[in-house]
Amino acid sequence: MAKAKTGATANGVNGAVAHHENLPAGVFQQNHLKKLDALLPELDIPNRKYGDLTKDDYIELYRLLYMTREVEARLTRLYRQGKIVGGVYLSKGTEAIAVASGYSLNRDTDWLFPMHRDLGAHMSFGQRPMKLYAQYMGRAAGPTRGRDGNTHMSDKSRRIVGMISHLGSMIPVAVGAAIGCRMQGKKVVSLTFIGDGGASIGDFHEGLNFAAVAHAPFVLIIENNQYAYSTPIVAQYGAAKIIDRAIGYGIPGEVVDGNNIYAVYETVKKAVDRARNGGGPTMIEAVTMRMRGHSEHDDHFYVPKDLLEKWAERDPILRAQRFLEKSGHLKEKARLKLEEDTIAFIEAEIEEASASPMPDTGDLVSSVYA
Ligand SMILES: Cc1ncc(C[n+]2csc(CCOP(=O)(O)OP(=O)(O)O)c2C)c(N)n1
Ligand SMILES: [Mg+2]
Repeated sequence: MAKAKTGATANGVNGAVAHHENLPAGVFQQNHLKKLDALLPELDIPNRKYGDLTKDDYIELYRLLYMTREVEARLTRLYRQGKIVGGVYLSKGTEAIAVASGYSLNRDTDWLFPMHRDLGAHMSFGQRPMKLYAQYMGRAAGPTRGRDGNTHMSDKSRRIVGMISHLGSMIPVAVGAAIGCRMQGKKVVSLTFIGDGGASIGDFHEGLNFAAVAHAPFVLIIENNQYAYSTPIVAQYGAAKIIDRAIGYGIPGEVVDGNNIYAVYETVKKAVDRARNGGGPTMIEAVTMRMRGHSEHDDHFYVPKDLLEKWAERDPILRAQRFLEKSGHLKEKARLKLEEDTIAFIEAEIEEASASPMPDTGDLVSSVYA
């Protein structure tokens, strides 16, 4: 088949193209970005109040956001040093979504089902970086005690259920957990994530439909980071927004600027409160941009550079810093100290994980079922 000429008009619904490799210099992504921009209200207003957040919460959310970026940056370093078992899937540029979502839940009662890019949710839900590093390095101290190298990490003691790799499959499981807790008479919420790519899987539809019919206390966060591996969203769905599907399920759906951690918190917390109070499930589409490759072995050469530059201006850390400075919640001097302390904490956590033992070989197959 002849390759489309650069600049050729691609066919398809709403400007979508069938073969993304034929995109003329990112024109279609740019058009889509304009559509997305129109969806995102300007949220850099100083002294804007976000939900029930207190001054301490604003600062704590910033600390968790900054920590997530720095924890991940050091994972890359360990990966390049050959100390990591398996792949490393970073959330650079999208951290605010996982961090704010985990923070919206009740750590003592709710259930969290993170996906491969949601390290920040583990931490904002109370997990120690040491445990995460131990997991990535295959140590006995990791949540799977060295059984799995990377993202498939459950910690039952914290009600964190690790993903399995099949995209979408965690949605029905998380819905089932929500219903199960309700049957036990508990006011508990379960929350999981899915990517823009995973949102096209059958389990997504089945899980959401079931959640709606059962009125489950469940929240789904769609992390729309514009790409599923190398496939851009223009080649993934014809609708302007994934969230339009909520109408079909008969449940509330909201779009949020995924690069504003406080806005994500406000939106997710509202959904969590509604679920807890018997109001049923909610879908949230958090719009963002994946700023690294699919995983650290991928240089994401297929992403137009101008798209990345545009999204770099929306960096969630810079946005939060600006908000904190303008609102007076955390001025630069105090912020730099907080950042310095956070780095020292992370380095100590890495040291502890690195010094911790590998699993005992005599215990290799305990807790392994397949
Ligand atoms: C059912 C299924 N199909 C394909 C894959 C391989 N795969 C793993 S991650 C990924 C990309 C997922 O993209 P998206 O859902 O947008 O999430 P993102 O990685 O962008 O956060 C693919 C294709 C898989 N794990 N499961
Ligand atoms: Mg994606």
